[in-house]
Order: sequence, then structure tokens, then C-alpha cells
Amino acid sequence: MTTLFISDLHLSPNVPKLNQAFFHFMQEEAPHADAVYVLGDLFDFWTGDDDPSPFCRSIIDAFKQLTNQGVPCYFTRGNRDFLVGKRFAKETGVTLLGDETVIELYGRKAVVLHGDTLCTLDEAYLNYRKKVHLPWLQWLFNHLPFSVREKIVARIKGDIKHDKQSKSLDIMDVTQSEVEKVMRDHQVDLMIHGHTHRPNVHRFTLNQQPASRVVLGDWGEQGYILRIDDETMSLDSFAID
Ligand code: LP5
Ligand code: MN
Repeated sequence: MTTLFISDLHLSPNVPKLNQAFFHFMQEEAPHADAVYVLGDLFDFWTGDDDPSPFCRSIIDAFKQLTNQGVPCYFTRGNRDFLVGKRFAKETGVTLLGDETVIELYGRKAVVLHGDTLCTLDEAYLNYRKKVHLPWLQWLFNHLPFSVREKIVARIKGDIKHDKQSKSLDIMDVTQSEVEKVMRDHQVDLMIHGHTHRPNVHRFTLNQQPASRVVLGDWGEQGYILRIDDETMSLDSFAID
């Protein structure tokens, strides 16, 4: 049996092909897995667990169906779905994970995270992140009417849409020193994350031992699934059409 990892699908009602690929994954492959990990940015943006749209409900139902079949499902929030909360967890049966979580994979320990916090050169983003993660600010935001929240999100998205284009690719990648720090802190030789949209398996030496960092890919013309079982680890891509 296999443990599956996905991230950065950026689902929304505007990307029907991606939604279809996601539902196909949830119905055909995920039910046969030992566990499924979603490492953030499943959604293009998550405005709140009370989103009444049929689109959000259909995603919630897909998770519910999976967890009802007895497949454990874990969710790490990304920078686009940091507002996923307890109600989502309750309605889907998914377990929400903290920013960095150590998991046990067939006798091997790994740390899983979204990956945004590894990009320590992206100071503008990290300052913004600090603000929107303030519990009191989230509490206030969550208590606004849903339609008001939608307007605020659209406004901020519009205001910052050029910010990313002005950053160099280096700034938006992880820093190796932070990767090694997190892996040392958790005493693991395997890290799995998404966020940077640079799917790859990086191998390096940590504490004189071989170590790996797997970067999941974002879904667009291709989708990515990391499959790990007791013998193998493979980051597979497939065409989405
Ligand atoms: O996801 P990706 O790869 O496209 O880009 C990310 C970073 N961008 C973001 C922005 C979100 O995608 C959209 C934000 C919508 C705003 C909702 C706010 C809701 C308020 C909730 C209050 C509890 O995450 C991008 C990174 C990139 O990853 C790296 O790969 O660079 O970061 C940015 O572009 C952000 C800018 O650098 C800084 C923006 C400052 C905005 C100030 C607004 C302050 C709001 C305070 C609270 C109301
Ligand atoms: Mn992200």
C-alpha cells in the first residue's frame, strides 16, 4: 500500500479540468491508499469554512467520501488556504496539521510542511504572513459576513497582484540553510513540501548522512503525485487535459 502527497492544485470554479483531475484522484486512487496528505494550496483561495458555493461543498463531499471509506486524510494549510479551520475538518473528516509536522512513513521519519516558511529571503511575504496569521485578526475576519470577506480578499489580491512579478526567482525559492535547520530541529532525513512550484527531489548531505527534500509540483497542464511505500518513493507527473 502507498501513502500519497499532493499540493498546490489551486482549485476554483474557474479551472474545471483541474477540478475534474482532483475528483478523479479522490475517487480512483485515493481510496486505495494508506493515507493521503494535502500539503497546502489545494484552493486558489479559501475565504472561510462557511463558503456556501456548490464548488466548495463538492470538494468537502469528496473528502468526506474518502474519510468515510476509512482512508486517513491530512491537511497542511498553505498561503492560499491558511483560513481552513475546524469546521472544514469536522465536515470532511480530515485532520488539520500544524505548520511543520513530523510523520512516520513505513519506519522512516519525515517532516511535512507547505514550504512558504522556508523562503526566508521573501521578507515582504513573510511580513504579510505574520499579519494574516495573527489569531485576533483571523477571529475578526471570520466574524465578518461572507460577502464582505470576499470583497476584502478580492481587493487585497488586486492590490498585490504585481508584487510577485517584481521578485526574483531566487527570492521565491527556499534557502538551504533554513531547510537544514528545520530538518535538524526535527531530526529527520526527509522533508516533503510544495509551494515553490519547482517539483524535484533534492539529495544532499546532512549531519554526514544522506538526506532528501521532495518538492511537490503545482497542478496545471500537468499534475503531480508523490507516492511512497515501504520500498520506493516516486514523484510522478501526469497530463491534465
Ligand atoms: O501563492 P503564490 O505562489 O501565487 O504567491 C505567494 C505569495 N502570495 C500570497 C498572496 C495570496 O495568494 C493572496 C492573498 C489574498 C489576501 C487575503 C487576505 C485576507 C485577510 C485575512 C486576515 C486574517 O500569499 C507571494 C510570495 C509567493 O507565494 C512566493 O512564491 O512571494 O507573496 C506576495 O506576493 C505578498 C507580497 O509580497 C506582500 C503583500 C503585502 C500585502 C499587505 C496586505 C496586508 C493585509 C493585512 C490584513 C488585512
Ligand atoms: Mn503556496
